[in-house]
Amino acid sequence: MFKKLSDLEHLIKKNKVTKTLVLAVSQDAHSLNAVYKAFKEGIIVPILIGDQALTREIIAEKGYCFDGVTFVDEPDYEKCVELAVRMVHEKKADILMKGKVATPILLKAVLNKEWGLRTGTLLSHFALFEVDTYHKLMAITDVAMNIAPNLKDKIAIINNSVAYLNKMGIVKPKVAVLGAIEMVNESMQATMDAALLSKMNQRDQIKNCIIDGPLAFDNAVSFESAKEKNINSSVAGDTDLLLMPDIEVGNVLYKTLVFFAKAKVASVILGAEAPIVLTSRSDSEESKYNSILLAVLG
Ligand code: COD
Repeated sequence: MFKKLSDLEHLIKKNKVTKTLVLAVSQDAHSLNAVYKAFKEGIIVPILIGDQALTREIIAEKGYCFDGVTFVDEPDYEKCVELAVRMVHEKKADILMKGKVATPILLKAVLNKEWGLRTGTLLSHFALFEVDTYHKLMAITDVAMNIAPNLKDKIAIINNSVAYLNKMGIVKPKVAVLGAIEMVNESMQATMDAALLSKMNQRDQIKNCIIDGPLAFDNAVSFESAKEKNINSSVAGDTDLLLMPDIEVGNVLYKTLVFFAKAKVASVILGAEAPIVLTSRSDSEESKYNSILLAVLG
């Protein structure tokens, strides 16, 4: 089982995996640093699409050597994103990565009906955290794509994440469906959905995982907290995946973990034709690099 995000790198190197990654709107120093590191490690072969003059300026400043790498000059953000998405759609690249462009612009292109990366399932964001105060890696979903998922969306979001965790070797991930409280309250939709998801899991309508909820954050991540409240759950305190009620809660938790708890993170969009590295502009170079690793593993 993975305890640290650096375990992803060990596994990829052991399996000698190299993937082609297209960086959309490449004139972004943080993304280029992470891409260069992965390139030097032999993990990816990049294609850099963006304003070539600005991109080369950053590369020259850093003293990076991208010899042999394809550069495509397209200064217009939307055209640039379209070119990158099409490249993945046409299987000329294995991974799409967001550079210096707003998330909705990239996601709208990914969802384009003609040349986008839809597969017929819901696309969702998956973030994998390494927090010093937790005993293993913990995934959190969805903090960046689906704004207010309904029950059907939540099933798809769980399925996307569970499939990825299964790929990482976690055979039956423990999924905590978060609420503000651990009791079902008919005025709180998140707790109602949580109860339904748990029952659907018990009846094998959602497979390859163990779901429990509603759980409040404290009892989802702390066995002692759960015990104090007499919560009898095999998930409480040992959660592999936290399902968020909506994007606001998810995004605030993500940023709280990063900024206050100094957590390390890797994140990707799942459910598309290929993994998409979609970190936020405030994410560190390390988290962008970790996200590339996570995408390579997919
Ligand atoms: N998976 C598959 N198809 C989808 C999804 C999805 N997650 N979301 C929308 N669609 C399809 C719909 O079925 C429809 O066919 C089409 O796409 C358009 O749907 P809309 O009108 O609901 O969606 P858009 O295009 O207005 O917006 C989609 C976004 C993903 C851009 C939107 O949901 C969004 O802005 N999400 C939050 C992104 C964000 O700001 N994240 C930053 C956090 S740091």
